[in-house]
Amino acid sequence: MLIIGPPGSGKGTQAERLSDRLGVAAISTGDIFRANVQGRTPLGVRAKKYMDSGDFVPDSVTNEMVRDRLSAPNVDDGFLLDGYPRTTAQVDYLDNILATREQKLDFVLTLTADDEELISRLLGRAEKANRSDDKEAVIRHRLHLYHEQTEAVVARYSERGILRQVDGIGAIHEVTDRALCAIDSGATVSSLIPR
Ligand code: B4P
Repeated sequence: MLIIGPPGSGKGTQAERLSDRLGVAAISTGDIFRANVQGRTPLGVRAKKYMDSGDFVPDSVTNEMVRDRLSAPNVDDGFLLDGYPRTTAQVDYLDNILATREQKLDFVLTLTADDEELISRLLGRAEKANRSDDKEAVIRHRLHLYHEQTEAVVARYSERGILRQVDGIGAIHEVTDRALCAIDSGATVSSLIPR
């Protein structure tokens, strides 16, 4: 499955919680990039300038990285991708990876929240965590890119009938419950792991 949403909508937060409940690996492209930036790897050096300014890392870099990550053995029984795809070219690339692996997406969760709530959450995070992209001008740019490019990704999955929209406003556990309900109501996932 995928989790798509604007910056600050709770993708990373919910991916971790859903991964526990569903027993599948959560893979966050943002986390992989940040780990590479911190480790000063060649990938991290390439990605840093885009991330700092709130731009997407180029598809050529991101796609290869996702293909590599999906070759790891712990994703054979399913995975939850957080933050990928963000462009329609990434959708096509993911389709290709999945076709090669003879896998298909069960569903795509999209988390919604209005821009002012998102800005306030991310500015709140900026006070606690030191993320180079949580500055107001950069946050606004990331939101602009979401509306400009990633909403088209959401539309593609909606056309396929596998989109589940979840209201991202409310307490974190309430959003998790809504997401689990959305999954359960139309899911082809066989079971949820009891708490
Ligand atoms: P990400 O790491 O995905 O950053 P994000 O969009 O801000 O989401 P994140 O998961 O961190 O935040 P969340 O909403 O959970 O990407 C970072 C950068 O990496 C991108 O800008 C880009 O440069 C690059 N990148 C990543 N994927 C890429 C791709 N596919 N293609 C190209 N480039 C890519 O949480 C935000 C805050 O809200 C937290 O503080 C959290 O505690 C809070 N929060 C969450 N849920 C809440 C709730 N219900 N109520 C109140 N607060 C809540």
